[in-house]
Amino acid sequence: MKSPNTAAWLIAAILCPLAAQAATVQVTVLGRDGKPLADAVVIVEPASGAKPASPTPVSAVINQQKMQFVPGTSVLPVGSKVTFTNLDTWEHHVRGMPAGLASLNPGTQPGFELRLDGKAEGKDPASAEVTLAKAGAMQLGCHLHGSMRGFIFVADSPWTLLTDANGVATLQGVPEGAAKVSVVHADQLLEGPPVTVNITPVTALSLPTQVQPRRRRP
Ligand SMILES: [Cu+2]
Repeated sequence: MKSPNTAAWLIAAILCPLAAQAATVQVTVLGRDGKPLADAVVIVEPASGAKPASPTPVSAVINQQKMQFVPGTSVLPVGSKVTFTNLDTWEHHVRGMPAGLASLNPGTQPGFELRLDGKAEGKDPASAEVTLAKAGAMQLGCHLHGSMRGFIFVADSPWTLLTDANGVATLQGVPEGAAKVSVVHADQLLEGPPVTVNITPVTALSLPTQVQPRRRRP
């Protein structure tokens, strides 16, 4: 026979995960060659469905410089504004399109298209601002220069971070318990299947991927 105390204990046991301590999660992403993978987007989603407040929008700059988007990959909170600035002396047509899985669901992320004149000597460079209204992955390209590729991951969770030069992303305040960890990289836009991990107060894990970056940082 269950006593009232047992019932109370059961309720406490069920509620307990909701009050779990926040953990620090350090993820090291490795490329196909086993080396640390920089500029990979790491996304941690608690299995409980716990959703933190969206991070505060920021103002960011992505330059077109020497036929490249600089930075090549950005993680930006939803609602952020990006100023595209053309530092080259020739014209660029910047196009933003939903990428990866988002591209399979058209309508989720509006695209954009900009034309930016080349920089004339003694004049300010041409620039234009875009607001990132919805979360998801976006690919950047230029109509005039097919080799120009860029990537923006618009995040609605603070548990979405870019790996540094050592392939490491450190996420703070993640609830303990089961969580899905996914990795997206500009050179492999279709996400691999997420890995399920059990988050403890200090969690460090290594995630191998099949990504072979087109160029490594020097
Ligand atoms: Cu261009």
